[in-house]
Amino acid sequence: MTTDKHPENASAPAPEAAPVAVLGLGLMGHALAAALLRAGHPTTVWNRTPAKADDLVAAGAVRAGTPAEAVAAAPLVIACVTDYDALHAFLDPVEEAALRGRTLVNLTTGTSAQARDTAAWAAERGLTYLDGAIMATPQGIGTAEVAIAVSGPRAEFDRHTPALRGLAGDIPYLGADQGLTALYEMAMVGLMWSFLNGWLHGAALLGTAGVSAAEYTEIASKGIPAVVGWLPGYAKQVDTGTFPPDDATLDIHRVSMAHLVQESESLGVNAEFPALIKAFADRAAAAGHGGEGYPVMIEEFRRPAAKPQ
Ligand code: FVH
Repeated sequence: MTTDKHPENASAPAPEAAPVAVLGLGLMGHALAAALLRAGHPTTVWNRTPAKADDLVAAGAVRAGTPAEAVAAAPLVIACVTDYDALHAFLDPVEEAALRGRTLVNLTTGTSAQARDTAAWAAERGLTYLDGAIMATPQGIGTAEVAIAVSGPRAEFDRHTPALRGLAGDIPYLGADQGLTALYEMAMVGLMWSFLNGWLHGAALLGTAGVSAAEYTEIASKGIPAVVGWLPGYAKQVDTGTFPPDDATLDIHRVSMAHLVQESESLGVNAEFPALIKAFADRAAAAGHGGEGYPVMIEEFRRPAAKPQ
């Protein structure tokens, strides 16, 4: 897997302001279409509920009456809807002749299996399929700070990267396997929700002392970069399978985990989240890893939970 930014060997890239069609104008799809319009791309839009296109049409977009009309309007078709069932609900009925020769960039969230199945579905219809993972909220679309990872055929990635750069400043290429981008997105949303749940649990704890979420966040933000800084070293431990306790042993973490459970219970705050954290560590310790570094817990995540007896 290579992650190329701004590929130098772009083969015959589409013109900078190539026409694009956007299907799905929810919070994210609408932001995508608006950014492409601002970047000067002739943009055709379609949404199941037509009214969501009104302001985009007022800003210069062309409204397609049907998904087939939208697909026929541009060689590059971007879809961003709730899930893959929604995607197929409106794409499956589109005639194969309309799809053939086009490139679909699907920015809908889904599983790696759904991405690979859709890639096969597209190939049967002569439609090139690129799968994308948006690592941003709608507010970040069109800014240089955000990234959209893409995987699929390299030539089509190169060809359409100029247009995709209207959406994000960084378009890392993750290789030919469309499922890999979807898997990355699953990993990233798991990381995001775990982080946000920890933040919410902390806000609930401090809320019992009258500390606002804003005050808590101001202090918590001072420690977050340090945790992010541990990741490259921890990644090396996971990749090599050796977990020296350079900063702390798992057992020392477990002592504090017990405190977090106890604190939550004594303050009447939900203790399930800290209890789950501690359960993973206890299992790793029971397997003899208490004296190793925190990343040794990777083994607890690499296998399904043991079935309750
Ligand atoms: N919002 C975000 O920050 C995240 C960032 C990362 C990527 N996600 C994914 O983007 C997909 C769309 O998310 P969204 O936030 O735009 O979602 P909604 O605002 O709820 O819009 C949903 C659109 O999907 C259309 N839709 C739903 N079902 C169907 C269907 N059966 N047939 C046709 N279209 C359908 C819906 O149409 P309508 O309700 O307006 O008629 C909206 O256009 C999603 O995968 C995120 O995980 C966003």
